[in-house]
Amino acid sequence: MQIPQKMSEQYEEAKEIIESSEDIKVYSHIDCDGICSGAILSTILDRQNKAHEIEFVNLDVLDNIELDHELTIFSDLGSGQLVDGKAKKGQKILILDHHPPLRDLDYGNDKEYTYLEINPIHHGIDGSYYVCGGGLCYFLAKEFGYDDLSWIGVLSAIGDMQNTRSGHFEGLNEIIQQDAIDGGYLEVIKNDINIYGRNTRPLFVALSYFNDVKLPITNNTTETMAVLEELGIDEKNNRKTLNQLTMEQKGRLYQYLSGMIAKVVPGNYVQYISQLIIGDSYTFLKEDPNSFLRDASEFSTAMNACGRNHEEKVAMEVLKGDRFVSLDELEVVSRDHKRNLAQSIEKVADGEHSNIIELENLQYFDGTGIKPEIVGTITGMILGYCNWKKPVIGFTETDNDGIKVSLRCSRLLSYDGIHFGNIIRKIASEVGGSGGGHSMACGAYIPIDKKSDFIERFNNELEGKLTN
Ligand SMILES: [Mn+2]
Repeated sequence: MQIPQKMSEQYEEAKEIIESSEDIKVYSHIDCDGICSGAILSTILDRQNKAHEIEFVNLDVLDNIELDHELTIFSDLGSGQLVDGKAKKGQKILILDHHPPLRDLDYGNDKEYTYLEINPIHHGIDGSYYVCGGGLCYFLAKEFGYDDLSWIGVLSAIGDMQNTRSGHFEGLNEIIQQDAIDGGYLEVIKNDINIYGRNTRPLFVALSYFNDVKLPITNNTTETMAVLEELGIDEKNNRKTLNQLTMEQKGRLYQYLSGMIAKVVPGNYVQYISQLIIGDSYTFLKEDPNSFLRDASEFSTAMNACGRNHEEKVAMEVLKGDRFVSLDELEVVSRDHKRNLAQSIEKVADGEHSNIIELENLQYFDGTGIKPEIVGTITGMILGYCNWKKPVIGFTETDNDGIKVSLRCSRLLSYDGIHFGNIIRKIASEVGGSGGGHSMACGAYIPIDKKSDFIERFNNELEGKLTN
């Protein structure tokens, strides 16, 4: 895939807008993709000697936002919000977003202010799997000749789960990946074993987190150690990581895992088993071999940890190159985040008993007391204690008297064609809230008195859609 002609003209125009502006503000999203977007934009502006301010925000603050700068840039957000409600004559707005746009391609034509929105969906390009916010910002960097930022574009796409449908990059993401490989920043191993934590988690720990299907090894490190011993992969439990395995050992592990999964999944899921275990792996070659920054998935987790703890600037400084002070801070944020997660998960499930309520087509838990920022992560971890054939939904209260809803499910449900992001958008709006997201990881905000209504509608909506 190439960048369409009209879109590359937009990039030329975006470059001119930046070059002609002196007073610049950037709003970016608080997740890995948004932080990567902010880091790329900030690097471009630094190199162009442009004074700028960066703020990482949630979507809800953008409607009718005051615009106080000559140029305001929105990255990984903006397309779905009324960001230009207060635009004044002569001001400039640049949006780089991959979410469904409210406005069409020629919206800016008759305005008294400059309005340029670069969104792949305007050009018939899928924004869920073909390019994300950081990728769009990278193409702007490339317009300036800064191809060395390609690896951040790759990281953003991993963080945005752009490769989850097929296990590899497609569309414009492929161009970014190739730039990163050509520049010597990235190594891609095709069809590698894809289990999270390849550099920093001992394999027996990494395997125990497998929760797309409930297996004997799920949440059971005694069992994972026994399996690795039996396979002759990690004898005497010397805490090898996945990275330290030979291809031959990886092959044995693959055979064993796929056999174990085949025993427990319904027949129509068998075709997806290899996708659960195999996928491309992404190594950042300029990072220290023992660092969690070396593997793109682990790096993106650290970025998200910062976002969930309002430490986006720490993450951004690491991306911009500070591997001393900011990296130390990043490690502290990640460690505190993990501790916080462990404490929160104990409130919901501690192995023996759990507060998970199972209905016909879904299961849910009351996560009151869990911070809205981490309820999604907790919900994903809870999946391992649940019936993997149904989605799990977590609820918690927000500061402004609403409810944050998070949903996670086994990848098998999404491979089978269910898109929970679309379902949650529909159900949330039916009860007066808003929602959306990915097929297997999504969320919503709903009014506080609508929880049971939401659960009932969601359960009914799924009637007949799940495989039992
Ligand atoms: Mn994004």
